[in-house]
Amino acid sequence: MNIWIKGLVACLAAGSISVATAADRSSSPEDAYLYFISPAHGETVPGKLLVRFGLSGMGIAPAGVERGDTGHHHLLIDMDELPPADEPMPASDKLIHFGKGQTEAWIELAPGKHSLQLVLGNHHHVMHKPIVKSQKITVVVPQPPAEEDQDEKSGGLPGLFR
Ligand SMILES: [Cu+2]
Repeated sequence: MNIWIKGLVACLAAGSISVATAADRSSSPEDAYLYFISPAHGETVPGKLLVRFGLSGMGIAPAGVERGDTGHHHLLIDMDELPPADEPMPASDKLIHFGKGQTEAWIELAPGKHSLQLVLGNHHHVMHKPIVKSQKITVVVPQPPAEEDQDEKSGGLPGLFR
């Protein structure tokens, strides 16, 4: 094998190993934390609501931008546990990345009780060390009023002449 190719293979192997370990985690100040500006814990909220993200002790940078003591927000909806800390957080409808550096977002929740939590990720979407996160809060979306039932009870046809 050509020596250049050997070197390339070694580099690639080393690179893939570092991705799979904690080497990709960025350090964070001990006192950094995330919090919800709104909604509040225990609040009853509409099904479509604006969630506002707060960050203390660090700055925001878009995904892909490597700068010390910065990161971007991730919103976890109804997740029991945090994802693995030493790999990029997987995106899903329960784990939303705000890689442009957004500090608020409109989300939609079904009626019922939901948990919300914020976690900061670095330029590679990997959690910092120590992990920078918010308290997990609970919000409640009320059941919609049963308008259709009332229409049925009042009778369909007479309603047309009201
Ligand atoms: Cu991300």
